[in-house]
Amino acid sequence: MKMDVEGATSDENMIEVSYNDLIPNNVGLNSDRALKRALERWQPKFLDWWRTMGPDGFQEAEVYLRTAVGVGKGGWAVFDYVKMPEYRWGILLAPKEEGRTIPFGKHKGEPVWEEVPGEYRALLRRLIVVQGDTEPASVEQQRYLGKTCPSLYDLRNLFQVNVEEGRHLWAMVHLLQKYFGRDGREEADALLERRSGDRDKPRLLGAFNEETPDWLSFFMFTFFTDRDGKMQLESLAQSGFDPLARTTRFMLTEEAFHMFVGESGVGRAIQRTCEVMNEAGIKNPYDVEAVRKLGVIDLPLIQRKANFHIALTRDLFGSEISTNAATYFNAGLKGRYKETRIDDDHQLKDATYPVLRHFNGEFFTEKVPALSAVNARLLDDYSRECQGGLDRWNKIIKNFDIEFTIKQPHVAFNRNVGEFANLHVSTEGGVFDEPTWTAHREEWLPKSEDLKYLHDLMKQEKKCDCFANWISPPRHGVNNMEGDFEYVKLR
Ligand code: BYC
Ligand code: FE
Ligand code: FE
Repeated sequence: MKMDVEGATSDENMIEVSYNDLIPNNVGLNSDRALKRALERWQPKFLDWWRTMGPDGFQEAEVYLRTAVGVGKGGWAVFDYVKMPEYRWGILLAPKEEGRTIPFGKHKGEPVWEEVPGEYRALLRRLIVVQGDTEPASVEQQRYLGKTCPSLYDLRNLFQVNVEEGRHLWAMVHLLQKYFGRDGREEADALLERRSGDRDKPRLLGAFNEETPDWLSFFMFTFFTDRDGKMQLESLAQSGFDPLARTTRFMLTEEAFHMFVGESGVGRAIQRTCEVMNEAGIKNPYDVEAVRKLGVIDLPLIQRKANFHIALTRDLFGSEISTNAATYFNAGLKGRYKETRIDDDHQLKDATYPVLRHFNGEFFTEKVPALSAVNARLLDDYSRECQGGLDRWNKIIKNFDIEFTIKQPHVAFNRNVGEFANLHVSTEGGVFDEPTWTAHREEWLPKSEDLKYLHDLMKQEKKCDCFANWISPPRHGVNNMEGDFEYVKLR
């Protein structure tokens, strides 16, 4: 692949990534022989995993992919055709901030750590392993989607997301192998051995063992669940362990694209549904039968899918009130969203934070020690971020004069982790007994006929510039390519 980018070196923030090495990197891998050897031993295992668990049936296809060649603010990247197993997965850290100090917790103001502090070794390893585990999990979950892609444009975006999640795995494996010695190497291997949805060796977090059976799920996943990725990475980007902060800061530049895929994907499905409804003169969004006859996705189904993915993703924040989170914060390992922009002592000595709680059928807000509410706060930040996207989706619907609003369900709806795990709560926040809740389940969550409808709707569209009937074309091509550009050359 041609890697010269004209003018690239003129960017002051540009930090060259060496692509002459077997493993592209900007961490001076050549001067760390032990690490280089460990990574070169892991690489074939990764490729083995990619070939068996990565995109099924497309390993030989030539895909128009973006590869980062610099980590500066300009976001230098090249676009070219690549066979996915030949993608240059690299180790890329954001530039070092000279003189950076630990921004929060009991070590606040001390210089950041370049090595793992002994007392926090186990905690840090746990955080890195959990983060690392989600990356290959998502690739596994999305493995069969290529067969039903709504266009080559979307197929290419799926694969771009997949290779980047693969790179995120590399990012965590680099930390494990460089800083955690032998157990780090063992954890790196274990990351390739667990499997999404496997009964005996599942992935670590709930949402990453679910299926992603259709493209609406994929778009919802990249909107809602990749956004958890963003929030968690933002918290880790504050870390006093500087290598973790730098690696997650670079990962965040890639995460933005994943969420774009989700927001625009759902938005394009909504757009198409509304267009078709208007053309057919259907005003009532609940006239599901009529809408489905036209081969598009009815808005109530989009709402039910969103409900499912939001609830599942909220669980990824852990318990709202959590001693783990307090420990991570106190230790300076995992901060809050936009920590350095928050105006307080960054130690949460006497601070409180309002958390929604539940007792005897009633919800109430309680001020709890802020230190124990770090997860609750991050979840609140997440909900606000989600709402921005929902508002933009609702604007599309409004433009078509259709009366329908996509809403976030009540925070206690369908939860399996935290404050509300054992409750049966409706999307509106009504608390029910189990039989009543179950009797209404199909109003709130996708039912089997919904899933069957989506399954039947999803047919591979592989002609250039053609899109499945249920989704609108994007406003712009990738890298400003024309509509008829061949994003994936299938063999
Ligand atoms: N499923 O105090 P608690 C992404 C466990 S997504 C299963 O409640 P804590 C991506 C928890 O591990 C971002 N188990 O919560 C997106 C703990 O177990 P241990 C991934 C769960 O620890 C799309 C116990 O329950 N990154 O990048 O404060 C595509 C009690 O924990 C779950 C991270 O998550 C669950 N949902 O918070 C690709 C960042 N929730 O340790 C990629 C790193 C909790 O007692 N991870 N548990 O055995 C963390 O910061 C924390 O581990 C969590 C949990 C936020 C996940
Ligand atoms: Fe990721
Ligand atoms: Fe992602």
